[in-house]
Parts: sequence; C-alpha cells; structure tokens
Amino acid sequence: MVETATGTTANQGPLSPELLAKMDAYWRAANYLSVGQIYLKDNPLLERPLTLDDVKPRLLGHWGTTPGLNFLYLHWNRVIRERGLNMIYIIGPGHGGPGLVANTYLEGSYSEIYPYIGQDRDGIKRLFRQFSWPFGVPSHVAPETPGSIHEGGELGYSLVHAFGAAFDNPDLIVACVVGDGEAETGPLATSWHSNKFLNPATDGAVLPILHLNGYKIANPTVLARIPHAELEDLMRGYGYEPFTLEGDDPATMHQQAASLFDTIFDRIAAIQKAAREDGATERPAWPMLILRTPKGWTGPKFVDGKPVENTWRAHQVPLSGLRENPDHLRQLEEWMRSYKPEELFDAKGRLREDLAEIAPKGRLRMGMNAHANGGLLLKPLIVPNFRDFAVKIEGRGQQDVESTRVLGRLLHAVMKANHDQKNFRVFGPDETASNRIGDVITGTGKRWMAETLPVDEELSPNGRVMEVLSEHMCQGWLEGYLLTGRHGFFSCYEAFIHIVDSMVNQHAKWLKTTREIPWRKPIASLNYLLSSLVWRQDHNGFSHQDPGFIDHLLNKKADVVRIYLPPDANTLLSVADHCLRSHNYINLIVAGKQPAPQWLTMDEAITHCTTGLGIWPWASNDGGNPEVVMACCGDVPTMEALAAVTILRERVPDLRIRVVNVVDLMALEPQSEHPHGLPDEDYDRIFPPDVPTIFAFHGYPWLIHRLTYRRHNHDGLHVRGYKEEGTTTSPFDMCVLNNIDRFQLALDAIRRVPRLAAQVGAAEQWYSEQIQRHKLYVAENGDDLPEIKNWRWKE
Ligand SMILES: Cc1ncc(C[n+]2csc(CCOP(=O)(O)OP(=O)(O)O)c2C)c(N)n1
Ligand SMILES: [Mg+2]
Repeated sequence: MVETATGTTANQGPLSPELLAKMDAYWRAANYLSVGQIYLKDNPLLERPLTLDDVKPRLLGHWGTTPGLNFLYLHWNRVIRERGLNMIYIIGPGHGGPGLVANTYLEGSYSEIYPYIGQDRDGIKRLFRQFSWPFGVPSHVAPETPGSIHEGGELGYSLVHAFGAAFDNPDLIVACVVGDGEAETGPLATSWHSNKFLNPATDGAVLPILHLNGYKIANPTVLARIPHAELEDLMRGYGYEPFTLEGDDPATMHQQAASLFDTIFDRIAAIQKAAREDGATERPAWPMLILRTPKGWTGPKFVDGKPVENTWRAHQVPLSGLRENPDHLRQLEEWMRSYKPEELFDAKGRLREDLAEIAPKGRLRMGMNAHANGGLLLKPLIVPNFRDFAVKIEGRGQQDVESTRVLGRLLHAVMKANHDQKNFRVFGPDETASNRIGDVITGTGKRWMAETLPVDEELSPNGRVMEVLSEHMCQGWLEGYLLTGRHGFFSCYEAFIHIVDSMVNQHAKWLKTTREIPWRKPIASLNYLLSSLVWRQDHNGFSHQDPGFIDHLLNKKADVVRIYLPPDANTLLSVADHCLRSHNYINLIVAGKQPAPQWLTMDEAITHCTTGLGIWPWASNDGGNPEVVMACCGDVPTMEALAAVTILRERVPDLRIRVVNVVDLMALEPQSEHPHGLPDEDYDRIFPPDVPTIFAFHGYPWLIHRLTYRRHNHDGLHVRGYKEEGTTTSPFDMCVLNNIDRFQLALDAIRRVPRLAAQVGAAEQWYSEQIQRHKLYVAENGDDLPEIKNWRWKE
C-alpha cells in the first residue's frame, strides 16, 4: 500500500495492481516518446550513455502541457476499451503535439498511416528525428497528426470545434482539453455556452477538461489563481457539473482518474439515456472536468537552481543550452531514464506486448477514428435543382427582388432534402432573418436548449439553424461540423465577419495542408454568405460599412479560396449551388438583401457564372469595338455602372460602350496565379488593351489593381470602390461619398476617352450640378431624389 500526500492509497480504486502498473508504464512510454521527440535524433532507447551527438541542434517543442495530455489519452484508452466508446480527442493547447504523436504511435495508428515510422528502434529514431525538423512534422497537433481535427496553434477554438463535431453525431464523444491559458481567450470564454445548443437526444457528447496546470508561457493563469470554489461556481454558472481531479502522485492519480472517469462516463450515458429513452427534455448539466496537475509533470524539478516542474518554466524546453552546459545533458539523460525505457520497449524497440493491450483496437483507436478524418464519412449534400427557384426576368432591371430571400428558398429546400441524413446546418450570429434567408428556418427551426417564452418563434431542441450572437462560435461550430464530414453555410453581416479573420486563417491553413496529405479525404467547403453590405448599411452607419473581408481572404492560397459577387438573384442561386457542392474550399459569396434590380435570366446567369466574368451584350453598344469598358462587380456597383451607361447614352449617344460584369473575382487574376483566372487572350478580348476601363467595385478599389497588375493595359484601368467614407445617410449618398455613383462613373468615362476631350469641361460642370442637387435634396428631404430612387434601366 502506498501512502501519498493526499492521504489516499494507490491501490484504492478500480484499477487492479497489474492494470495500474501497466497503465503507469504506458503513460511513462508516452512521456518518454514525447521528450525524445523534443530532444533526440539518435540513441532512441538510451542503449548507450547520452552524448551531444544524440541531441538535436535546435530544441523545438513544448513539454509543459504534454504529460497532462498523455495522462488523459491513457485514461481515454481505458474507457474506450471498456465501454466500446466512439471517441475523439481535441487538444486546445495544440503545442502538446509530441504527446499526440507519441500516443498515436503507441496505439499503432501512426505506423499504419506512416509505415516508414515502424514499431521498432529505427521507427522510434525516425519518430524522434522528424519532429520539428525541416521536412519532418510540425510541432503542433497539425493535420499531419492522426486523429486530429484541431491544430491548436492559435488558442481559443478547441471547445467550439468539439461541439461542432458533436452536433448530429449521437454516438460520438468528444473529449476536449481546454488550456487554462486558452480559457482566457474571448472565443473560448463564450464557447462554454455551447451546452445551450446541444441536444442529448440527437447529438453526441462533449466532455470539456479544463487543464489547470496553472501557467501559460510566462505567467500564471487567471483560473488557477481564483479560489477553487469560485472556479467550480463559474463552471456551474455555465451550466456544467464540475468534477475536479487534483494531485501529482502518479499511482494515486491513476486510481482517482479511473474512478472519476467511470463516474463521468456513467453520467454521460445516463443523460443520453434519459433524453433518448425516457423522453427527458430539460437541458442537462453535462459533466466537465477540472484537471489540476503540475505543468511539466514528471519533468525536471529544478534547473540551475530554479524550480521548473509546476511552474511556467516548464512550458517549452525545460533543459536548454545542452552544448554549453554538460550538467543539462546529464539532467536530460536522468529525466529520460526516469521513465525506465528498458521496461517499456523490447530488445527490438517495440512497445512491450502487454502494454500494447492498453490501447483500443482498430477504428476505436483515437488516431484512427473516422470522425477525425471527416472526408471518409462525407455524404454528398442533396441540392435540389436551383433552377426551380429562378426569378423570372420580365424586362431587364424592371422589377426589384431581395436576392438573398430567393437564396433562402433554395437553402430551405436543401435543408428539407437532407433532413433525413442530418448533415446540413446553417449558422449565423442572429442574422438569418435579418439577412433575409429566413425561409431556411421554416419547418426546420432554430436550435435552442435554454428556456423559452411564448414570445419566442421557431426555437426548438431539434432546430437545424444555429443562431448565437458570437461570430466565433458560428465559425467554430461550422468548422467542427465540416471537419467531421458534414456540410454547412454561414451567413453574416459583411462588416462583422472580420471578427473571425483569424479563425478563417487557421481553417485555410488546415485546408491547404490537408490537400497535401493523401490520407486526409476532402471535406465540404466552408461557405459564407455576406449580406447587409457596405452600400446598404446607410441606416446603421459607418461602423457597419466594411467590405474588407474580401481583401483578407484574397491573401490565402489560390487553391483554397473562391470569392463571388453575384449581381442578382439568379447569379446568386447559380453560385450558391456550385459552392454547396464543392470540396475543400472557402467560398465567399457577397450578395445584397435589399430589393434590387434583376438582370439575367437563369440560363444567362449560369453561363455568366461559369466564365466568371463576361460582356453583357444587352447593355453594350460597342459593335465589337468599344471606346470605353464600363466594368462592374457587386450588386450596387452594377446598378450604378448601368445607370452611368444610361446617362452616357443621353449625353454622348455615339459613344461605343461595353458593359462587363465580374461575378467571380478570381477570374481577373492571371491563370498563373489562380485556376479561375481568365487566359490572357480572353482577358484582352474583353478588356481590349487600348481601351480605358472604368471599374465600379463593391469593395476597396485597390484590390482590383492587385488582381490585375500583370494584365495588359493595367494603366488604363480606373477603379472606383469603397474608400472608407461613410455615415448614416441615404443609400445613394453612400455611393456619392465614395465616388462610385453614376454621375462620377459617367464623368470618368468622358474624361478617359480621348475623343471626348473637348467635352470634359462641360461634363465636369454638369457633374458638379448633379452632386449639388443630390446633396441639397437629401439634406432637405432625408431621402434620395425620386429619379435616383426610382431609376430603371432603359432597354
Ligand atoms: C491566440 C493565441 N495567443 C497567444 C498564443 C501564444 N501562446 C502559445 S502557448 C501559450 C500559453 C498557453 O497556455 P495554456 O493554454 O495554459 O496551455 P498549457 O499551459 O497547457 O501549455 C501562449 C500564450 C497562441 N498560441 N494563441
Ligand atoms: Mg496552462
């Protein structure tokens, strides 16, 4: 019987002495392999004394979080085996990469996926060497790591990913480690509320584990330095039932963990049974675990006289400067030998057979769980024929339609068509109705497990639309949902999608990397609809006016991002159909919700969207030989460009004008830069090299220059767009403030066509008069001039 500091005894608990010994050995093996990855390039089993030649020249990795992660992995292995659980493991502090690599290696997944990392001495040597090594594997729980859907490099998104993975996966359990530092981030702080959206009857379970190792990189964590009761109250306040496991004596901790985890998984099973078999409908208090263990547990206790284990000093590489400091080398060897590698691996370097039994088998191994390679489970989305939702064009531009409302009908049909396979959800920060895709809610409802009042509409525990006022949560849930092999759609106000700039960066990196990993199967694209656009946020004002997400996305790899600005409802339908069916992209659709003129028949829309940009012959009178190209991209700019054409027709009737509309922004880029890029010959046919182009663009104008700078006649391209002028004003005044209005575009054309040089003075005078008239009218009447408001295209 082993007396421990906490007064309990190590042989009290559900683990038999044999099992306890084996489990502890397995944990030592995982810790040993983790340290080995950080430090060694040779002598993997320490079969001879450690020398500097065995040690990597650059020591890169994070030790501090790793033993705790390994401890949990070990114990998940036991519960998975004993209960036949279908479980994945999400690691918030993704810098614990060595631990996940070590565990997937020990369970055999790693060698199955990467056969050159075999289960022997040579395999371990390669495993060590490749870690954080040029052309090797990354230091984090990256896409290369089996069983991962979460890199964890940028902290904050573990818990939303976990919930996203659990929605509509009733058999799945997602164990999710939240770093106590990570818990200080905004996205993580709000993620706890995901439990108000998870239905125990139809979704899987998420087990959050707050990894309270006390420290971040150089500081204590907030949650580790508040009274424990306050922390538990915080978790209770979030609606969880907190359990705490605390200690540092391994044997005692194994017993306590085994006993506690039995309780926790019994709780989860009971909650699910109550909801699934007994008809319980109230929101349950799901269990969560607070794991209070030392940072750098089992590592060096002191280095150079300073405490390391259980301090922030354990965060990265506890022993550095090995070349300069022979004692550090000695300490490293002592540390590694403390795990007794000779007891863990046989003479060939293979994990001892009796220890290997600790891991579950086959697909139950967390490194092999298909949910963590979602493409394996991906069922194609059923998309009803979008042509059935077409807007009938009776006279171009003659009737106004809210384009996004039309899309809402298609999304509703998609929802219905996939109702049985339960693999499609729409996400939004309380803007589904506001962005006018509200039809998608009809009959499907909005997911809600919290309290309801009679005034509430369409809230339901079975709702399929996910609405929460956190762009972070919408993005994170959707990512988790997609990464586990389902489909989704995120609608958001254009200005506020920036809140997830950083998250989309990470998702784009994930997609870019997975494209190069053959065993990672393609997943459904992440689809955004941005509505409530800059030009029609005249009522909400300057804070709501920002089209810059397009610029942000454009920085990403060309093979990952697609950006569409459909000018009307039919082009929007065609684009949406394409995006919903696509894989491994981030698709951005920018489309207005306000009543707006409709231009293309469905057949024309499909052709237009297929090429990405094209001449609108019905709006052009260039006879194949234009003097000016009026180009446009985005719904309001398209209307302004066409209005400018009607003005030019009156003022300069013989001017040969070509109208070009761009729906796929990437078509402007050279083909060498983007697969959607138009070949140079086609580009030159549409934008003839000696003809000026006046380009009205939805977003920041310099973006168009960035895309086209290698094209011929870049000097002849004159772009108008949003230049950060705005306020609460009239819709047309927004255009005037940014010089993208019809009068400005018409003047630009006159200024740029050499033949019209003599008319420029008069045109400038006329332009000033129009703007004066507009300003006076809106100031007096609070609305746009009737001829502007009621403007119609003239055939
Ligand atoms: C959003 C974000 N900010 C900062 C960092 C830099 N960083 C990496 S690890 C770390 C400390 C993490 O502490 P914790 O979450 O407690 O993890 P653990 O103690 O388990 O290592 C920080 C600040 C980061 N990776 N992501
Ligand atoms: Mg920590």
